Amino acid sequence: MTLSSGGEIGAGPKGLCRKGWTAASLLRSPERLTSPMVRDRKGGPLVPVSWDVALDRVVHGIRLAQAETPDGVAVFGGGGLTNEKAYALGKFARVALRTSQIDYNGRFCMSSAAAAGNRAFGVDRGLPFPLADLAEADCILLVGSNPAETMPPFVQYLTAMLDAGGDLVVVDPRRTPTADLATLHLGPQPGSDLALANGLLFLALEEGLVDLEYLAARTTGFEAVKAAVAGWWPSRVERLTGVSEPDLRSAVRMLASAERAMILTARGAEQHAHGVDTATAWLNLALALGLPGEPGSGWGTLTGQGNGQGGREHGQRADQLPGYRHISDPAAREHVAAVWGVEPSSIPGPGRSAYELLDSLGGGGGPSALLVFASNPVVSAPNARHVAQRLASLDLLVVADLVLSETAALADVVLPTTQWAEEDGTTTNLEGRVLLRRRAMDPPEGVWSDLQILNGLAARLGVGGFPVEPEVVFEELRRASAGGIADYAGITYARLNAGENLHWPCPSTDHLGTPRLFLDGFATPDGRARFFAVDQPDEAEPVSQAFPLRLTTGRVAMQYQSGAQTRRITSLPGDAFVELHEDLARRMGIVHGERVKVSTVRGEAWLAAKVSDAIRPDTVFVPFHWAGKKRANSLTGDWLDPISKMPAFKACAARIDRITG
Ligand SMILES: Nc1nc2c(c(=O)[nH]1)N[C@H]1C(S)=C(S)[C@@H](COP(=O)(O)OP(=O)(O)OC[C@H]3O[C@@H](n4cnc5c(=O)[nH]c(N)nc54)[C@H](O)[C@@H]3O)O[C@H]1N2
Ligand SMILES: Nc1nc2c(c(=O)[nH]1)N[C@H]1C(S)=C(S)[C@@H](COP(=O)(O)OP(=O)(O)OC[C@H]3O[C@@H](n4cnc5c(=O)[nH]c(N)nc54)[C@H](O)[C@@H]3O)O[C@H]1N2
Ligand SMILES: [Mo]
Repeated sequence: MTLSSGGEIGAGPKGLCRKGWTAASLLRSPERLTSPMVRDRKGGPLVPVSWDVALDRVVHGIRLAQAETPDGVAVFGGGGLTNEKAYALGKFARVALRTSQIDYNGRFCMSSAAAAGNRAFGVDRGLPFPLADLAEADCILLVGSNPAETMPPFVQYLTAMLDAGGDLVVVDPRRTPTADLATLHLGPQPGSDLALANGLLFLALEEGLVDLEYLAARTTGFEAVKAAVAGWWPSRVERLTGVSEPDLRSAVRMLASAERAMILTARGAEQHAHGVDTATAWLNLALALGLPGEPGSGWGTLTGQGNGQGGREHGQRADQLPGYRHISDPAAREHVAAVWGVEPSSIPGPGRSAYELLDSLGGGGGPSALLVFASNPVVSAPNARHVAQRLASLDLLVVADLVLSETAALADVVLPTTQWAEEDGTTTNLEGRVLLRRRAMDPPEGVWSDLQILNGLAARLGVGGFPVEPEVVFEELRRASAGGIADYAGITYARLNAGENLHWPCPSTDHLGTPRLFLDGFATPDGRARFFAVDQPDEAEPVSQAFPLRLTTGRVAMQYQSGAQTRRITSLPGDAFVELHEDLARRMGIVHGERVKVSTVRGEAWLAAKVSDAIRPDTVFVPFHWAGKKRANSLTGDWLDPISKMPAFKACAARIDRITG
């Protein structure tokens, strides 16, 4: 369903979104890069060169940048990469470059929910149950998720549940197409979900809806949570979130009266300066109602990118080794070092998180060279004006991409790569199921796969162990992940080819995989799920007289991510906009379609006004798919969650001005 993968959800669902259909048109677009390009001097033109010249140039730059420390070079990956590529990239950083400085765009995507899942359950798998369970549920609560636009094939599970008489509750400051499907829509102020979840738990306690038997048998830490939510009585929650007491009561009753219920969060709840605690608040509610680990029920997070799940398991993260192992764990280092044929002590320790890494580039002891694979941070990183400056200050920026993205356009060396239909590879979907995608067509002449690029660079650095065949890489990934949390040891191309449905962990080739986690116990030392008491913090950036509106950002159906691909498909309609409520528009004299200026302390964007009655009057929404003067991330700030290092993409203070004259 997505451009970069052709199927996050995988085989089965019939729906295919418009982006999916049109993705094929990019495979042969004149915008495809077909030759490596090099810039001789900053500000000079990018000139086509041979692969030898380009890779020699990269390795020369790497050597200069590493003159003092291996950490002089950094790597930035992407959750759109296949498992094989993500694994190879993590190994390339640690073994060929010996740098600790690697992270990836999943930090901007799934990291808050992942941290919350890890801390409560001891494991992070988007859905600990199969997608098909959704259709069987009696109630689903979606928090900050708009799958009608962002995951159309997923909607069939919601409609099946609704058709069978189930209830859908949608929590979103906008009345989205997803909210239009819902039995009940709650529209809290952006960034106030934690108070909302605590308020629902307050009511569950008050109304005697908490599952005491489950709490006693399967969890720890409830007493502290009970104390923490005691201050969240309905009128206080209503004041802070804007959600009325009757709606709060309806929501909690729908959830609690359902035999099988699920709470699912997505980026609207998670992309905040306190995203981990917010996801935890919803997880606490799910635990208090006795949902996780019970058949047909639970808490989960809806994965984003083409390989958002697999991409976060095999070592692209600054603190991670393959198999979802921790890089600081001596046993993990020893196991992976043996597979890689290196000394455990040669594997670097944890590096900087994505935004901290981008922020550190080109000065003050940070890396002076950066290799980017499958991300376009000039558009997608928070506080993007600052990030673009950091990238421009590098001695060497290398970008591997299919098209000349805004980040590639800044690069000193651009390397053209193959894309999904042109190569074999696996991805792992949100339910932890591994999908094998077979090469369907030949790449354009002159284009290399990411695996070939890593192989060519490693060879020039005098390091072996970087095969170019995806299946060979997968065989190594199986061994590296064996015994880890995300254990792929029993998954093979042959089994996947034969049509087996394999969910990790799958420790041996005669193991059938694990579609449902936690039925017998959680992955914590005592087998119990852990409550964490959390409280609503102050806003990262409260509104003020100068910036009286709350800005949130997100997606539209017709564009994908930083738009590097979809903005090049001319048949996809739509332009950048700011959505604002009709009362606000009327007060300001703004008419639908008028171009307005949206600003924050950090920058401004020029956007068409989309006047609607489907958004809170105190909130404005800007999609982040556009670049230049339409870039949403010129506006966003760089507050990071203290645990996940997720940026606060979803709430800051802004103003709108009419452009006069
Ligand atoms: N068409 C399309 N589909 C995509 C993508 C794309 O770019 N385009 N990207 C893919 C990726 S990588 C991802 S991660 C997923 C993301 O999928 P979603 O999480 O569904 O997408 P978003 O639009 O980022 O955010 C969802 C909703 O959160 C709401 N929201 C904003 N602030 C808040 C808040 O404070 N609280 C609450 N409760 N809600 C809030 C927004 O109004 C929005 O409707 O989509 C994937 N699918
Ligand atoms: N304001 C705001 N900003 C956001 C978000 C938000 O909600 N609001 N969401 C965040 C989220 S959830 C995400 S996931 C990020 C996504 O933002 P990015 O990390 O920028 O992701 P993409 O736009 O998918 O960029 C992927 C790039 O890789 C290229 N590419 C695709 N496949 C391959 C491949 O196999 N190999 C190589 N080498 N290149 C490839 C594509 O052409 C494209 O240029 O944005 C984040 N930024
Ligand atoms: Mo994402």
